[in-house]
Amino acid sequence: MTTNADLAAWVKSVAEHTQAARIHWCDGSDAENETLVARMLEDGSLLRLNPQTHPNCFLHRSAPNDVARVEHLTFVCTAIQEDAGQNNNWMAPAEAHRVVDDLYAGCMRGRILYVIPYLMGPYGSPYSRAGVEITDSAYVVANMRIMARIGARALAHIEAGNSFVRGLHSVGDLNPNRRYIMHFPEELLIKSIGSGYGGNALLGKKCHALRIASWQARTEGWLAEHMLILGLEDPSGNITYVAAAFPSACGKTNLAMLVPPAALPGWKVWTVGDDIAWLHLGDDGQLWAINPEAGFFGVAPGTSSKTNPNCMGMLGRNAIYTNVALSPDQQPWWEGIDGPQPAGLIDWQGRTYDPKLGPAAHPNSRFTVAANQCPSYSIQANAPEGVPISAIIFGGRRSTVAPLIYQALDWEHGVFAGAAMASETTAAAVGQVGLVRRDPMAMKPFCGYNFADYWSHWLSFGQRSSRLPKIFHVNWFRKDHDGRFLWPGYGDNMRVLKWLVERCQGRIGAVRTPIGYVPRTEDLDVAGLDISRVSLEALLAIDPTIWVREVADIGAYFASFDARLPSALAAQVARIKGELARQLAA
Ligand code: GTP
Ligand code: SPV
Ligand code: MN
Repeated sequence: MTTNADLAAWVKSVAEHTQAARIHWCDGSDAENETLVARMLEDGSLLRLNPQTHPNCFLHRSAPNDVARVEHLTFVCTAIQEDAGQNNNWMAPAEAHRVVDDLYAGCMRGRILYVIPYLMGPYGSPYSRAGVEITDSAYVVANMRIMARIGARALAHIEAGNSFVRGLHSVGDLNPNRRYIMHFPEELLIKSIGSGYGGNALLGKKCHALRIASWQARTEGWLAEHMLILGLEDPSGNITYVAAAFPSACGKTNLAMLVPPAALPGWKVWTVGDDIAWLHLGDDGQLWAINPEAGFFGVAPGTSSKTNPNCMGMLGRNAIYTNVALSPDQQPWWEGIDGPQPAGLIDWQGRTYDPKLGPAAHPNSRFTVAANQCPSYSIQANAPEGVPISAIIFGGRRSTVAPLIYQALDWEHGVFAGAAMASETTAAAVGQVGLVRRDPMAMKPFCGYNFADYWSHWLSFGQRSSRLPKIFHVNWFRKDHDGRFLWPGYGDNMRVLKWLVERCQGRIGAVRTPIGYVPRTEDLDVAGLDISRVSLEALLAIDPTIWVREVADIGAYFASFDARLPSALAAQVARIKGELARQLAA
């Protein structure tokens, strides 16, 4: 129930159209959650995990054809097609409404319609935004309860007269031919049907906090980004906050809660967020960041006490696991977890594990866990004003071309570096894995408007402040000729971040190249690390011949945005081409 007439009318009309048996307004309480969990244990959508080893933890197996985001079924429905841009699938709003409204007709017949009021961002923050998700999935409610701040306080925020994003979700019949994730930024509206999975169904996350919010951010002068936020404490106790954009399944959660190696005493990482950042220019000219989310929906495979001990430290209680494997003693299991593989595993589809059928856990299997269970959770994570960002990091998964790290020459070049990002595709979205594609600012699947306008918006910050963060680009995934990672990654990424912090403090050297500032091999702290000089040089190498091709490719990609492309980006392409040509001629 609500005193907000618009909200009440919307819920009523959706209930009538979907023919829901009854309406449940979620308050987010423990008692409510227990009722929902009991219901899901009974209908089989949740399995209780071993209460001794994993108290209050559950396993959910999604439909085998519903295990990842579906970019080809995700639409941005703006009145003018060009506003959505070639980076988005587009459908005319009237047509899109018609397509999904037909599918919603009667889709909740005999079932419960849940209304989830939620707040993205800390309570009391001027930057927080509300939403309401209507869903027929108890699993979605249980996940939203961890991922966002749901219930009475969020509803009060709406009833106080603040605007809110409406999200309508139904699992429909889970048929991919009747699956759509529709966005109507001009109406602050999302309509999703046919999937119960992650970013397709937890509408506060990618649909609201990135696609709709990026649209709002552009008109209001801020940024909604696919970024983790962390604090880097140096041995003197000073904390440098950074935000980093890597594409899906490219290391944000891992970097956000990294444990530095013993060889770097006194350094510490504090986690503010692992997936989404909302950035506002403060009166002081600095960019301040909040994490709109309250939990982590993280990739399970590869997570272990070696790669991510902080994460393992929070996964043992109050977690929902989706599509992981199950050990005979009811513990969650995935490829890369600690210890030997137990005999008698049940795979993510509930079958006796058979390597011929594929991995035991789905490559995009995930855990959902509250952020405040993270051992490295920052005391600033709920600060209403956010944290001041000193550096922005862009990064991709590239076995070749991109060096371990470089620093952009200035803001404009940094925006170019973000816009020029490329990365190999991963299991986070349906489709072929391992294809290199352009993924500007890690926002290819998430920018709610034309990329050319988005880059102009980024560039406009250069006119608004002289205290903007320094911009860097990293690549943890460069490989040698035998296909092995050249860089150990994970905790050892702290060595790269140390150089970055020292660059921000103006305390360490670099070489200027056409691509940006690159550390000399002696600038990277590799104390206690078993890495050859040859590998290190390969990691830091910028091969002008390869980069001539890369920049030509970037130029062609930019050109596909025609006249809308900001001239500053074309100018960067020309500058780098010229510098590389001079370097090759010398
Ligand atoms: P989303 O939640 O999809 O946005 O992903 P993410 O960017 O948070 O990626 P995450 O940290 O979950 O890592 C994805 C995969 O990359 C996992 O299998 C990790 O084990 C692996 N990974 C993360 N960091 C590193 C690294 O530094 N080196 C290597 N080789 N692999 C890494
Ligand atoms: C991603 O794919 O970037 C994720 C997972 O973080 S999802 O919630 O499915 O978007
Ligand atoms: Mn993500």
